[in-house]
Amino acid sequence: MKKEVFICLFILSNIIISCQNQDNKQKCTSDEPVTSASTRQNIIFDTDMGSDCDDAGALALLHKYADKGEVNILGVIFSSGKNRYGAGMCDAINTWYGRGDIPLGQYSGNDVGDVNNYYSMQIATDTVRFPHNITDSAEDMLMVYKRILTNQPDSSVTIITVGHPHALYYLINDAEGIDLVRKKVQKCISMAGTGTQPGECWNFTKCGVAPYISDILERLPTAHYFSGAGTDVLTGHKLLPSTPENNPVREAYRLFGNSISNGRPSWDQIATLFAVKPELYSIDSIGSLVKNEDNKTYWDKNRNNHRHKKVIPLVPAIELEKMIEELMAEAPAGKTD
Ligand SMILES: [Ca+2]
Repeated sequence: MKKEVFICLFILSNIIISCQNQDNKQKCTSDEPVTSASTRQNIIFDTDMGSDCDDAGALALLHKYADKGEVNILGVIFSSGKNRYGAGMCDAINTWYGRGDIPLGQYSGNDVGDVNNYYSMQIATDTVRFPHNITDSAEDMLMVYKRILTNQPDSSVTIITVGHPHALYYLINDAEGIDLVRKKVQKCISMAGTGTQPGECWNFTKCGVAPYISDILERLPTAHYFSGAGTDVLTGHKLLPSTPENNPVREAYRLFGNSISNGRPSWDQIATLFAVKPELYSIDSIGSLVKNEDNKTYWDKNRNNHRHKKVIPLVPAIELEKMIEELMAEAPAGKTD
C-alpha cells in the first residue's frame, strides 16, 4: 500500500469512528435522562407504609424521579415493628417499578408502630398478583442504614422520614451510626406537624414513638427540614384509577378508605417532593420544632435551632395535585399500560 493511500484510509477511518462516537453521544443524550449521576439526589426513604396510603404515593413519586434520572433510591426502611407486612408492601412497590433489589430495612423492636392493617398484608402476601419476594421480614433497619451510608460519598445522602423517625434516634445513639450521619448525610427531611400551636402529630407523637423524639430534635447533627403541608392536596382519585389493577400503589389507594374514589391528602408526597424540587418551597429558618411535655410538637418561632428548617410549598394546591397525580399514575420506565 502506498504511503498516501494509507494516510487517506487512516484519516477516513478516524472520521468514521468520530462520527460513530458522535452518534453514540447523541443517542445517549436523547435516550438517557439529562441529569448526570453526580447531581442525582441519593435518598433513603423511611416510611410507616401501611398506616396511610400517602406513603405508597410518595414512594411512587421517588421511583418516577429515579426513572427520570433525578434520584437514586439507596434504600427503603419500614419503621413499624407491629404490622410486619409493610416491608413486603415496600418491596411490592419497588418491584413494580423494576427496582426489587433496593435494600430494605425494618424495625426489629416492637415498641413503635401501628397494629392496624389496611392494605399491607393483602398486597404483601399476594405475590402472584403483585410479584415480589419479600413478605413480612427485612434486615434490622440500623444495620441497613449503616451499610448504605458506609458506601456513599461524604455529605451526599438525604434521609426522608414520612413515618415515625426513631431510626434517627438509633443512628445517633450508635457510635458508628452518628459518625456516619456526620460524614455522609447531607440533610434529613421529615413529615411532621409544623403548626405554631402544640398538636398531636401521627409521626412524632403516636404509636409509641414519643420517647424518641426529643433526642432526635436536639441532637441530630445535620440540617433537619420539616414539612407539614398536604391536607388540602388531594391525590389518588384522578389518574391513578386508570393504571393497571396489579399496580400495588393503585391497590393501596383502593383499600385505604376507597381513596381511589375520594382522594387522600398528600402529606408524604409533599415532604418527599421537597428533596427533589426544593425550588417549589419557601424555607423558614427562624425557629425550631419542639416537643412539649404532652408529647405534642409545634414550630416555636422564639426558640432558634440553626439546623431546623420549616418548609412550605410555594405552589398552589391545585398545581401540586396535578404534578403529584401525574407522577403517581405514570407507568414505570419500560412498562406500558
Ligand atoms: Ca406515612
